[in-house]
Amino acid sequence: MTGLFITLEGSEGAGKSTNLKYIYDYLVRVGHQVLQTREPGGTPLSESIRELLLSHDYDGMDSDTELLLVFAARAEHLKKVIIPALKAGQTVLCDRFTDATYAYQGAGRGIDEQRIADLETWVQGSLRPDLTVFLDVPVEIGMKRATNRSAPDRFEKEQLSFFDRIRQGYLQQTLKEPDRYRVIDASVDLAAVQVQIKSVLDQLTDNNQH
Ligand code: Z5A
Repeated sequence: MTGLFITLEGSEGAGKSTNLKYIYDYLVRVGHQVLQTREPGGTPLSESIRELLLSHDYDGMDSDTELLLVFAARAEHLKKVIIPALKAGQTVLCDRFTDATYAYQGAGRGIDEQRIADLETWVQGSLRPDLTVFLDVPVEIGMKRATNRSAPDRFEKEQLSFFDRIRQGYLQQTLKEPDRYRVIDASVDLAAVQVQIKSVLDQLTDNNQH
């Protein structure tokens, strides 16, 4: 038996952390055995790579270095955590995955999409998420929400134009794979966002009879 692989993506300040908990609680309530994890991260080594990626010690990190670190963390995470859990029939709920690489390193940093696709095939083979929930919010609204948080990390200190390219990158991806993506309007209040998420999950769990 193979479990479901669900990923959550969002542009800056879209409310990912807030809604991840909502999705986790829903899935557990309807009887899924859920493994919640995140990228970059999810194993001790991958969490160390995350620290390198977010730290201001490495401001000005080369884009290719950043891309390779993201995929190094992902290789470890897949082999040690994600694939074993899916094989055991668990539902894996992952906070960001390779769509974030296309958005941040591709659209954001300007790395050629084909180079990312080559690494994706190398590291993941044919493994792709079954469902990706994308929380979409205009950059100006997202940035206002995000300013209420702790000190900005290496990504969060980027310019508005960087986050706009990321949002556009995500939106382009959703058009290429409409069956996998569910786009949520995250600009509305939290209750209204969660009504939309619930409808996606109702459909998913009906379809999979979990
Ligand atoms: N990264 C990469 O470059 N390449 C990759 O391949 C991968 C990742 C996988 C860390 O990710 C960084 O790694 C990320 C991209 C890069 N950089 N950035 N930026 P992360 O996912 O850990 O970091 P994050 O994007 O900052 O996620 P987050 O902490 O989940 O942030 P959020 O979406 O802003 O969520 P939030 O904390 O739940 O919400 C922000 C605030 O808004 C908070 O006060 C909420 O109470 C409020 N909020 C939430 N929803 C609403 C609504 N609907 N109305 C009003 N206020 C709301």
